[in-house]
Amino acid sequence: MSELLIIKRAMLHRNSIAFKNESSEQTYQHLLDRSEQLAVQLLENESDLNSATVAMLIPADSNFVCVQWAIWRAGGIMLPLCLSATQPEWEYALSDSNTSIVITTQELKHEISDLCNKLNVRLLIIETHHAKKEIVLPTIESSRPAMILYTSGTTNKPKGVLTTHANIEAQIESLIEAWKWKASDRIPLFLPLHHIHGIINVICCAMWSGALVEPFARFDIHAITNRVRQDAYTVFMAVPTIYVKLIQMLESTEKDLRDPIIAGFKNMRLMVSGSAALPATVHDTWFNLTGQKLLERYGMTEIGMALSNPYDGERRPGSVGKPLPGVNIRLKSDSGKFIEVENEPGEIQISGPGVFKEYWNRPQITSESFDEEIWFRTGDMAVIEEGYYRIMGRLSTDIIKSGGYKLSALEIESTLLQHPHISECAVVGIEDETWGEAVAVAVILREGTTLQLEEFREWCRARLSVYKIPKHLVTVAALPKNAMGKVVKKEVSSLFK
Ligand code: MLC
Ligand code: AMP
Repeated sequence: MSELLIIKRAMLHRNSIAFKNESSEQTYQHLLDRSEQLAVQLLENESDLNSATVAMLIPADSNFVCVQWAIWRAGGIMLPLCLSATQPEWEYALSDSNTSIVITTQELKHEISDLCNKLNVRLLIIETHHAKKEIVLPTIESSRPAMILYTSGTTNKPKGVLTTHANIEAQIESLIEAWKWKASDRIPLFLPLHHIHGIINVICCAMWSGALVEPFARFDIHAITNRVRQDAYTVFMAVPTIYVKLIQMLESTEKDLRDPIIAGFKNMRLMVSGSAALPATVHDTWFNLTGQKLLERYGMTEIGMALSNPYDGERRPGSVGKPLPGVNIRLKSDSGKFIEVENEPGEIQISGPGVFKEYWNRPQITSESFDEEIWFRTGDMAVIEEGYYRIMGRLSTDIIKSGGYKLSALEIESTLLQHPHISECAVVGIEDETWGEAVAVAVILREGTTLQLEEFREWCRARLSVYKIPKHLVTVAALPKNAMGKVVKKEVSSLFK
């Protein structure tokens, strides 16, 4: 049996602590043993899962890595589910991805078992004990598919982004080199584990390096800053909303409590921001508070991380720096020419070993997403200024970034149209100091009906994840449309000013 690179890397650190929380710690050897046992259980009597999709509903602790590695070692494709998603969202992900096994914990089992019955999907509980079997795990080539992550875009429903082991290895190696990950690193994990920021940038990079991860079930600001105060971490990775929340918290904390927390942040060797634009004001406020220059980088589910401010050298507020190792980039203007000079905007296109394989079961959309078959069209606009890339925005107004989550206005609209009082609606993202963008909706109501924001949000709770639920609502008699009858989103946004 020849193991995947990430497993071979873990074998170099067998006796180091991989995960630690208040009450327990697990070594790399434990993760290796546990993932082997779970791989055997996943396989039952097969010799290879042969790239079957295995969905995981697993909290953000060491079990997540045990299950991730188990799926990979058994030859499956991992699909991490959002823990806070609604039943319709899970049903869509399981059906669209042709999931054949769901793996979860005893505690979460009741949340998904009915759905598994309905879809005729095998359910495996990680606490179930099986007699120890001696099975030789299959050899997994790095060209095989490894992971599906659902991402929202300009299509109504989220698309599954399929990456291979080789893609993931390239994404990890690029960050290890650029950000100088070490075995002595210690990092808190509080980001959700159905997106690359938490999975690749935090967990996979830490596991590749032999570093230590301290997991939190959610972004618990008091528990995390308490550990920062104790100098628990060397590296910190978060989305801009988290830095805004930390600033608000520190500014409202008394000096004698605040100073030791600030010292903990100051002592870290690296603090990174990404997944959404970090306002220059937040960058500067964080520097003035803690003395830390945040390293801003740019990435995407389909490509991993692409651009980064330098580890050593100028970290420029409002910029995302230069291409990371192994990343090829070009800017294409509206008129279709490739931009060779500074200060001219164009769409970012990326190629390289970290770029995903395909959108799951969507060959047409996959081929339309690439120029000349290898250049992925990101839909983000950028410009080069004094050698550094600056992100200018997105080509589509139907994509919203809120709290670091990418949301599709079209997907939210199609759910809201199921509300009995709504006859038409238009969803937009409007500027928000904390969330970057906040979801807002303009609705036309059916005759004789009314809609209050709070009861409407309550109705949304059963259907949409919390971050997709509109924060602002306005009722209109007509939506602004162009001559073709298409809603003009820019004009909808101005209804909320
Ligand atoms: C939550 N709330 C929101 C909201 N999300 N309100 C407006 N907009 C949003 N987006 C509200 C809830 O309704 C709730 O209100 C209150 O805020 C607290 O909810 P919560 O879920 O407990 O919030 P919190 O834990 O503080 O979450 C904030 C967060 C989270 C920033 C920690 O959003 C998060 O983890 N974001 C990271 C997402 C991420 O990892 N993206 C990376 C994608 S990969 P009430 O009224 O009920 O109190 C990618 C590629 C790359 O982008 O480059 O990295
Ligand atoms: P996702 O599909 O969730 O991976 O989100 C990727 C998108 O997040 C990118 O296409 C960008 O629009 C946005 N993004 C990520 N990092 C940054 C950044 N540093 N600045 C601005 N936008 C960013």
